[in-house]
Amino acid sequence: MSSSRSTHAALLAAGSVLSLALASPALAQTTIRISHATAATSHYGAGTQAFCAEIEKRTANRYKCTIQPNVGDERASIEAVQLGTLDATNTSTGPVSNFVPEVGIVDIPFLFRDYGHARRTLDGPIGQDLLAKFTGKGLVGLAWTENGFRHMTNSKRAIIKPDDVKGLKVRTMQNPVHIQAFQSIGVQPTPMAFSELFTALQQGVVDGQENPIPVILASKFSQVQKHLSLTGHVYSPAVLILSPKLWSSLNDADKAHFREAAKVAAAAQRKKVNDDENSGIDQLKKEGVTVSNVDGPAFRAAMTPVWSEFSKKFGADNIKKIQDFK
Ligand code: EAX
Repeated sequence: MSSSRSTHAALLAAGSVLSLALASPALAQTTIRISHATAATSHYGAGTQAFCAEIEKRTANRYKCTIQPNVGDERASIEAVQLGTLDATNTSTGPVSNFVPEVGIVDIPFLFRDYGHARRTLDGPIGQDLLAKFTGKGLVGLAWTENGFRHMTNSKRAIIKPDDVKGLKVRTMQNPVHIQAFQSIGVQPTPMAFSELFTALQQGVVDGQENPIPVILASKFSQVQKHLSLTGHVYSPAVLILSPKLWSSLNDADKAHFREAAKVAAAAQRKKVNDDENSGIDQLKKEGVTVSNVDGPAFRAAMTPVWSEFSKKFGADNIKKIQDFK
């Protein structure tokens, strides 16, 4: 893992110096390099492209982007943004709590009831307070975009009840909350970067993984996984992060443009998540995946005892505030 991570870091560093090109003698144009983990045609692509188009429009082309899709090591991207060798990234919260620990609260399984609850909470005061925490960690959190509710896939068997996952080797994100939750239901979690996942599934290094429908579709997991179980065990937020180096170079008017563009990105990304949720399961069936509904209450009951640990870590009152948020 370390060699692929350093290769990634080198790639990111090589291509991502904030470049200042003179488009005409009068007009300085700054190119922003922004990465995301999945294909250009995915929900991350939709959100990131919308962000960039909006920035170009609002700044009359003084700012434009070079988008780097398929940069699957989200942790390396965040590190690069922190260092300022990459200007921005549109990432899941998978690795984020390794940088901003308080953000781990949004990764708690069965915390959000549905998309509406998650989106309203993150766009409201709770989510905005969490975004403000990025600043103390050398990152600028601009807006919550979206990855989606996560479901389990594997190559061994249909999962209906929590007992069915016992003993399976499941790749998880490099996320302490997820790792703890999976351990609590008897899964052997194998945390790894997303960039390594397809090959790990193909070679049988792990039996399964869990991701939202848009990721399962865009990353063609139907080629390496037989079973999809609609566990919806956790909402996976995503966030648009900027380097403080870029942010501090912007004047106040441009900062406002970037913030507005990030809202446009969130809307576009969520729309693509909705679209993929609507058509994705049929599509995956066509691609040969067996889709199972699960015993939802049983999964919830299995994963909630570990909440007592999360209450200690994040504060029971903070968790309750999210649950109660209308
Ligand atoms: O952000 O690592 C993951 O499973 C993420 O969901 C994926 O890279 C998209």
